[in-house]
Amino acid sequence: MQPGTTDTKCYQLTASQFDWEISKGKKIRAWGFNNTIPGPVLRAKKGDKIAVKVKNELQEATVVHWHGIRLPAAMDGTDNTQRPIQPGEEFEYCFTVPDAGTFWYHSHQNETVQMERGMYGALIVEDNTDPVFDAEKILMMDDMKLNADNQFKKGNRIQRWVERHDGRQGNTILINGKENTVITVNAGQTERWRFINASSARYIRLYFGGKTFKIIGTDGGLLEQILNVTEVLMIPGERIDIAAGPFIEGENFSIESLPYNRTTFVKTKNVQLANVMVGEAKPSIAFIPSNLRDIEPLAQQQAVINRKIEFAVDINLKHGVDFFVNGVTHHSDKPVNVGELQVWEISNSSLMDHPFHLHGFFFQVIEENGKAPGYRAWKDTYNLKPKSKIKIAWMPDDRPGMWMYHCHILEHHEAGMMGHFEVVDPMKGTTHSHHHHHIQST
Ligand SMILES: [Cu+2]
Repeated sequence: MQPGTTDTKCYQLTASQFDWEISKGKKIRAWGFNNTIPGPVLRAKKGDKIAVKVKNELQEATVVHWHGIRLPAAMDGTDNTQRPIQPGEEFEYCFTVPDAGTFWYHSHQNETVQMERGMYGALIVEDNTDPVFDAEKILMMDDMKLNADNQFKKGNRIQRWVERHDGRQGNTILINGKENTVITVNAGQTERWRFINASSARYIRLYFGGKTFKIIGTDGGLLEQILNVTEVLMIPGERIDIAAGPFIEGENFSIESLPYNRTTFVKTKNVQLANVMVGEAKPSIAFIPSNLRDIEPLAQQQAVINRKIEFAVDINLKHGVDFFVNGVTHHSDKPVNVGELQVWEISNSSLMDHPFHLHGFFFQVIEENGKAPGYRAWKDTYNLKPKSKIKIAWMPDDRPGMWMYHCHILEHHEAGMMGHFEVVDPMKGTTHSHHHHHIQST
């Protein structure tokens, strides 16, 4: 292939039910893609086209959302942009991947069931200018809530209230669909570890037993500089790439999630995610430049706000609790115009945390509670702390159509903590037909 030319990567995903062994002798009735949890890793180079045929062999409709990809609205994979894929039907998603980074795909239909049971996978976009590593690992983290018979729990009325309030927090920690994961790495080498939080509601405070680790990227690809930390919070939907190593032969440590209090009824404890074991030394070719890339600021901290969005929670005697955006559930927000910089203030008036996710566009956080953030990054998922405010900037480029934002705690999203809006090309006018069920599947 000539340098600079692009390629089309073709994939087939079949959604179905199957038995999946999460550890020796422990089987669950999973829903997923191609009989594996996670589904197959989809891989492409920046600028490539991806064509994915999704066949639905479930008993119910599904759609597949491509989390973090700046694709055309019609390919976003929500029931807002396409007719869900009915049982027995097939739909082909086809789009260019314009950014390098760690992305993922997951069901966007009946998510609290379909994602809970395993309908997700990684989508990795590489670039020739990426830092060089000795190896790469993708670590998709999830938790499942299983009863003693390894069935998915539904719970009584009170438990369902709690689950609606907290989001479903599982008792079974999975990395790449398996319990008790052991990660092996060669001494002297440096690997790229791509972490994806695919859980419904779990806030993961990633911790390597006190070791310092190097964050090199997040949702929208590389940071400008390496960030040295001993822990990092990963909210549902978020990705973190780290440079892991070099380690010393015989070294052995746990990757844990430290407790995080997000004002839930069910409190989280320290959980073990994986065990890292360092084997024999091998030579390294890893090269990570100190300047990873430049990220141009989209707006200054003082930029004038052109929209305010408020995430709120209220008590309701019937449901226990309700989730609102600007006072309503399933908010229908005002359109935005192609090419007009958006500066949004997003506030969280509740006492709980909510992971804010914007479909199809990256944003930059330019202010949080009155302060500029410590570094610049392209984000599509960002934590709204209790009683806090962020200011984000994003540019609606020329991809008109229906888009949405929502809380990525799936139970909150389902309860209505979301808004949809149209990106309009002012030269062409609205593209939104009266109802969205106009795209026929094949
Ligand atoms: Cu929420």
